[in-house]
Amino acid sequence: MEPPEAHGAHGSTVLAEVRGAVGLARLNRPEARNALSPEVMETLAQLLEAFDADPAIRCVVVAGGDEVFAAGADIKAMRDRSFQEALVSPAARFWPRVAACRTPLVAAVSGYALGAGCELALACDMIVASETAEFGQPEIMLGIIPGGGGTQRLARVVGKQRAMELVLTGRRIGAQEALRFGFVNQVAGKREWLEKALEVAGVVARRPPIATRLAKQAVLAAEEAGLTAGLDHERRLFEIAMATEDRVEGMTAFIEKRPPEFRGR
Ligand code: DAK
Repeated sequence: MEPPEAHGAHGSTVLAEVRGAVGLARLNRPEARNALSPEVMETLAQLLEAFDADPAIRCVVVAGGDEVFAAGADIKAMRDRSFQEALVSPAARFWPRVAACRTPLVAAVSGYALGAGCELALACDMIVASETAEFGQPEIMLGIIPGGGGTQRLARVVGKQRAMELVLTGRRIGAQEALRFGFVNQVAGKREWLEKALEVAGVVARRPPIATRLAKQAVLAAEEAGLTAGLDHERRLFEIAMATEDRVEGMTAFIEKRPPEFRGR
């Protein structure tokens, strides 16, 4: 296992681990239910950027602990923030930094994923949930609205009616309801959620890394563009994939009936 220092600045509030080709970022502020303080956000963003810049890391798992993924933005830090301070808050820059990660991200959620915690899971590319997971956007009860993508990504994932209900009422949903909504990819037992997420990430990590990044970009483009523009974008990304050595290897390995050896080229 590589020392976490290899992945840049990190603090005790976010733990870094490397398991094979999978980077693991674990929120570790249990006394505040992993609330995303400005310090936690900065540390997590730096760690994700460091993983993203490391060619040996091919997929990243973002996790919390058994009891809580993250209980949202730090309400104590936010309460005294003035309107002017909120306008220039570095916390706002956290979200585009997560979205800019080209490496596929898997959220591993056990316990509460509320407010910005739910938005962080939604900003990842897949979600593996423990049967104990509870998702929600309770911001309305604090007099604010979701600010980290919770209205936009949630509506795209679960549809307008369901998003409206969750955002307007603050109702939490459990793992099974989240599965029915198409919000999570799979529900795992309460002792297996992290291993299951690492398993999914391990599968992605075995795929050719240029192609997984292109595929991520192509799927995300479906949220941005109309069909014709999206298909056009997909075509360009497909052409880039055709220029890689890995696709020659993948196709040759298939024809030669052997496992491929992808090199990230
Ligand atoms: N912030 C700060 N502290 C928190 C916290 C939070 N979000 N959640 C929990 N804590 C603290 C509690 O205050 C308590 O601290 P002490 O009293 O010990 O000092 C400690 O963690 C334990 O909390 P509880 O006693 O409440 O623990 P329980 O296990 O009973 O309950 C809970 C766990 C997660 C159900 C509960 O703590 C809870 O409801 N937490 C608040 C959930 C919430 O309302 N989340 C939404 C936060 S607003 C933005 C982008 C995004 C956002 C804002 C701006 N921009 C782009 C600018 C996002 C906003 C939000 O997420």
